Amino acid sequence: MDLGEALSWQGELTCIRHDQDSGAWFVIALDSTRRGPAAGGTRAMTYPSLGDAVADASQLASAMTLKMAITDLPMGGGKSVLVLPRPRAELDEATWRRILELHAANLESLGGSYVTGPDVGTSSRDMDLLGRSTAHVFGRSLDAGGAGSSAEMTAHGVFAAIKAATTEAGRPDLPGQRVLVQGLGAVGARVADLVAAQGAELLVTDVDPARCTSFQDLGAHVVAPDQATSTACDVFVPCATGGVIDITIARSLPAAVVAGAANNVLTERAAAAVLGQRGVVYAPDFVANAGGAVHLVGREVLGWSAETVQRRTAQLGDTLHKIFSDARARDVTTDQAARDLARERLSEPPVA
Ligand code: NAD
Ligand code: PPY
Repeated sequence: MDLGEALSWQGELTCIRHDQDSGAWFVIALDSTRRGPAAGGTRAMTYPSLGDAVADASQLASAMTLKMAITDLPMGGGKSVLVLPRPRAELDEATWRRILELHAANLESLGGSYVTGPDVGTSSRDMDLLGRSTAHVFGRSLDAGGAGSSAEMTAHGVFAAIKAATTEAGRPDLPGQRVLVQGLGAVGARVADLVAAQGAELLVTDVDPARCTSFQDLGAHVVAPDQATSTACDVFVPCATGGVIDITIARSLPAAVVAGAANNVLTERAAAAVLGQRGVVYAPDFVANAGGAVHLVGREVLGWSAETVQRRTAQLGDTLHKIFSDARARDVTTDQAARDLARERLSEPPVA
């Protein structure tokens, strides 16, 4: 994608900076500060072009605005992308620290209108490093005074979404259902544990085969990564990257339910319509994966107890029931119903 196309986005602000020494680019996209400071994680990875990175940051920032609104959290939506000169595993520690220090300086220059957190390619440890130079960071480790990883609550939210969506699909009981988890990272591995504990038949896939081994030992069926969207299952749980379901895949996906953690899992909104026409129940990603935001903002801004965070995360299931029922009543996609509910809340003051 060229940069001009990426910048046609309607968010509030895009900041771009380059560091000649490391070769890294820094992109921060603030979609909305209407409900509070923009919040959303820092993604660190390589990209085909700067335009692709800006487009990714912008679309992810917009999803954060919807996520915060639908969960009634007093924050707006933003996202940062660190465009690495080469994969993170190939960067020496000094270069990585330099990149984080420059990112912290960028966060400081925004004066708190954007607060970051962990995302793909960054961890609580990286948030601790950022936290030495700026206060505008969620998800530092518990030792450093933060709320720690958001992955566990994200997984619990995805599990609540799976339960809500399977109920909507008329197959509420997980025992015996084939659940395919794509991506066994921090969130996906936990979701796999949760569904297996319910007696579901577990199918797993990851581009890193080592991540499948422990699940295979427990009886899970391993699927090749390029077969993930063509393998028959009852529930497809995308927990790897975004952009997994395009129109063509939506026409053929052999599943009854899609509910997972991956942000922006549909390449285009029309894919939601195709899934809906085929009777596949789609739990909108920004609702299904909101447990992590509830954890970070709940613990660090609102002073919620762990029990309150768990209760609010489980309530994502209730929010989805409301969305499914509204989608049926108005004959719109579940994605549209979720966006409309979020937009309604965007026009109201936050009441977290
Ligand atoms: P992670 O990096 O820990 O795990 C991602 C896993 O996916 C890795 O094991 C990786 O090898 C695998 N993977 C990558 N590409 C793949 C492919 N094409 N096929 C199969 N496996 C592939 O990330 P995570 O924290 O578990 O997050 C997973 C997804 O959920 C991401 O899209 C992230 O944006 C989203 N998400 C995470 C959180 C959170 O709290 N961590 C919150 C909201 C959304
Ligand atoms: C996400 O939910 O996609 C995130 O980026 C996690 C997050 C949530 C709230 C603040 C910072 C990061």
